[in-house]
Amino acid sequence: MADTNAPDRGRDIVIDVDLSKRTSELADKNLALLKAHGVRGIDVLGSVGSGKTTLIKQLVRRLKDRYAIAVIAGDITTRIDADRIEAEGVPVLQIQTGGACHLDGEIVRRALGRLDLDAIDLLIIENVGNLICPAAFPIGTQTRLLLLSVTEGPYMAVKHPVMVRQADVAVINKVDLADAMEVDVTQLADDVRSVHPQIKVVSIAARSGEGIDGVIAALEL
Ligand SMILES: Nc1nc2c(ncn2[C@@H]2O[C@H](COP(=O)(O)OP(=O)(O)OP(=O)(O)O)[C@@H](O)[C@H]2O)c(=O)[nH]1
Ligand SMILES: [Mg+2]
Repeated sequence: MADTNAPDRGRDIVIDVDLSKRTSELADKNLALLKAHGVRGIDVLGSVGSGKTTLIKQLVRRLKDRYAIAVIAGDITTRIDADRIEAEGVPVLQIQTGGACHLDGEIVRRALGRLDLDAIDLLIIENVGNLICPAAFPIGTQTRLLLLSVTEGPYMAVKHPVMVRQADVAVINKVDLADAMEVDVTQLADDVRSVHPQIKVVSIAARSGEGIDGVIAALEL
């Protein structure tokens, strides 16, 4: 019987380029560029409102005297996060994705071209708030930090295993709200480790600053 799934090359548009290969090639190029300039890159991932900008501000506050830091803030629209981080006194490049739900290697490569990489030791990149699309789009940083907030409920690790496996450090945020949200933080941390046994897990309250030193230690900064 004829294969009804086979494309009709006379009529159909067929994308022959292996997109995942192209994605990882772009990420490899970005990583090589960062390494060539001695820059450590950290990709901060997490759902909308999980506390990415708040965490980045806390990290910048504690690290800016030890490292020359720049930040790339990815957002669908607005400069709000860039302005919030810039208030900490470090340069911030805003990328407005215009609707795209993740950053990708190409857009980050263009951003890297606009930074003076020789003047930077540490580059923190706030990815677009989303736990699904960014998992498939490595952008070429040495480290991926995944932020899970208790306000997203107790099942985030088991619901998003692809993202958890992609991350090197998992940070559980808003632990001050754990009781109100009826989330068992120890259980959530165990769930993260059951999906990705090698991952480092840290619990924090980014707004008050509780636990931020543990994030810095997990990042080996
Ligand atoms: N209670 C509590 N609120 C927090 C904590 N961390 C962040 N928030 C609040 O959560 C809200 C969202 O924080 P953001 O840092 O803007 O989150 P985000 O992940 O950058 O959000 P998007 O960039 O819009 O995806 C803000 O009102 C923060 O003050 C925390 O540890 N505890
Ligand atoms: Mg933000």
